[in-house]
Amino acid sequence: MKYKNIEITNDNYMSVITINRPKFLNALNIATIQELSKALFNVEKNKEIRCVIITGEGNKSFVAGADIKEFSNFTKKEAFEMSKNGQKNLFDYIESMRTPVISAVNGYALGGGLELALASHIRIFSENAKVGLPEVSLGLIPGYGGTQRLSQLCGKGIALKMILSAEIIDAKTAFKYGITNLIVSNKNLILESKKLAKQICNNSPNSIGNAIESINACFNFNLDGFEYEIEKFSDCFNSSDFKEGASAFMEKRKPTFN
Ligand code: DAK
Repeated sequence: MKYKNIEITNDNYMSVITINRPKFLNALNIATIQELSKALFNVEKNKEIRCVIITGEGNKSFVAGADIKEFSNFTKKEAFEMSKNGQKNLFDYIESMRTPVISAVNGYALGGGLELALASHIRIFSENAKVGLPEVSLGLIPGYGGTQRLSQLCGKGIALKMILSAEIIDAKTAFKYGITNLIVSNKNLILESKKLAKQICNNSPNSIGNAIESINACFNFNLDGFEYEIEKFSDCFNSSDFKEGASAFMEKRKPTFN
């Protein structure tokens, strides 16, 4: 399928999805959100892809927020629908994917941009990353899960300070707050992200999916995470991946997971 606002390259079990609206600092308009949803839905069905990297075109911005020009005249009803659909089809969807998603943050990740990175399983920042949830400076609050995911990741104190002050922080502060897993040089961002993706791709895709779902269960108030882990752990024993992993160990060779 042809996309207008994103570019995709698939290679070595990895899919790199680049948001491609550099003129607007890769701001997320509705069309881009829909294309991202579609692309990620296809990735999740594709057994040849074991890890996804999302990044922004250019070296200035990952995503400078939702497209302000597009939503500036929304009614309450339109905003409600857009927030609900966006959360369900993109942000919650990413978090629930069994294929891990790494956000490689190259420059600004503001508002919806940081929310996209927060919904991802892993975040790697370049040294020039500048991130924040500045929605209150526009008379809004975060609408794509930011109030929830920032609090889950960094704790209530940091989330309150960042969201209420609308501050934009640098990569080092984001690392201190636990927002990013790693800071790398601007020029090595994709290389380092691929290095980590490769490490992930060597492991059992079934185990990785089960691990993501079990960790997510920790934040789902309708589930007992420990019970859920027992289920997912025991499920692994039915998988060909476990048979291969255990055989490879006993035969003193590296496992090959299909
Ligand atoms: N939306 C639309 N266009 C944007 C944009 C954005 N978020 N950010 C930048 N651009 C555009 C600029 O308008 C400019 O285009 P032209 O005016 O030249 O046509 C172009 O990108 C280059 O930007 P600048 O000229 O401003 O570049 P600078 O280097 O001078 O400044 C900046 C970079 C990142 C500091 C600045 O562009 C900026 O402050 N951008 C806005 C940051 C921001 O406030 N982002 C929005 C956060 S609020 C919703 C759900 C979620 C949300 C909203 C609604 N519903 C469900 C309804 C989320 C809201 C947010 O994300």
